[in-house]
Amino acid sequence: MAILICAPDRSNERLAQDLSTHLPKVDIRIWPDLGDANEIDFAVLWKHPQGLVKSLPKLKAISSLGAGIEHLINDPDIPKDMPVGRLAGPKLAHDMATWLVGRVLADWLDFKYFDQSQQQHQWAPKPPHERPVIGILGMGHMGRAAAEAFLGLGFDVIGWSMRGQGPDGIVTHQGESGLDQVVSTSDYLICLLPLTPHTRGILNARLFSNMPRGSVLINVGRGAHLIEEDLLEALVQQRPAQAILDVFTTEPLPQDHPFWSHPQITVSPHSAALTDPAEAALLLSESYQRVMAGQTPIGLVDLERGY
Ligand code: NDP
Ligand code: OXD
Repeated sequence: MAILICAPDRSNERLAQDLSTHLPKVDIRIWPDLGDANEIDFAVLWKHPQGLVKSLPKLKAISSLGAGIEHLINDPDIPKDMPVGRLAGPKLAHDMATWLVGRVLADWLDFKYFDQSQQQHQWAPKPPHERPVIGILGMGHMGRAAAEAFLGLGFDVIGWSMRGQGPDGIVTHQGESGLDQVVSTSDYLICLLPLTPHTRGILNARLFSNMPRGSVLINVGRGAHLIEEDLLEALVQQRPAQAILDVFTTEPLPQDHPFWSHPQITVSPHSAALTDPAEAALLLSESYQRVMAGQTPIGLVDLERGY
């Protein structure tokens, strides 16, 4: 019985150590040191190399090392009936909500203006704009946490999801007409959708033409939700007037990409909510124990549906 961790772009030692404290009797291996591949029954994968899964003949289940699962959906070697979980713990959702609240508050309260006033030794009070409406696309693990955080601060929040269901107190729409309604009434539009064939490219010219003039787009979902050229056009029309982007089609964002120096775009390096090794280890140990007891891993994903 062994667990394999394979996340080539991350340091895996700390996670392996934390996992060992929860599962002291289990052999934890870090790719590429597979040892005897027949002993590996659970794999923790993040942007793993293609072909790896095929080389693990006794694999019972997989967990993503993050909330996203595109690397698993896109791996043709993973059978559709393989139980696949993902890590979407309370800390990750809380961190995402905190980050989004921070971004919206800094913009709405115009902290840049006060910083500039200080630099010019100017005493220049001004009240904030009217309280904005926050629209959230995706009312899943992250979307719900963000919605509740904004609601708790007294903002009007509206949502959009596949089934039109969200937390209590938040009107949640569904379908094309529901999307139009959310987009056209949101001062801050936040994308927290998973990347699926239905949501790829959803932040496009049509959607932008529906956004109120002066509104702000925040994309923390996936880079491929956004059609980058459409955004550059839309910013000229001030619909949206600003974009706050944490995820990109190509990551890291290439050095010569126009987003870096665009005056209406704020860039951050895919860091709105980072997987915490301690939380990851706790969830993974639970997931592993569940799988060994014949249950499904935590955060079971529907591979056909794509999230
Ligand atoms: P979930 O899978 O928990 O939630 C997905 C939500 O999107 C659900 O509400 C679902 O509706 C809705 N949805 C899915 N497809 C559609 C569709 N076609 N039309 C309308 N609604 C749809 O995702 P998470 O909350 O865990 O993650 C959200 C995003 O955040 C993901 O893209 C993830 O990769 C990203 N992420 C980004 C991070 C960062 O640092 N930037 C960190 C972690 C995650 P329903 O509820 O009806 O099923
Ligand atoms: C994730 C992410 O999916 O980091 O966990 O975006």
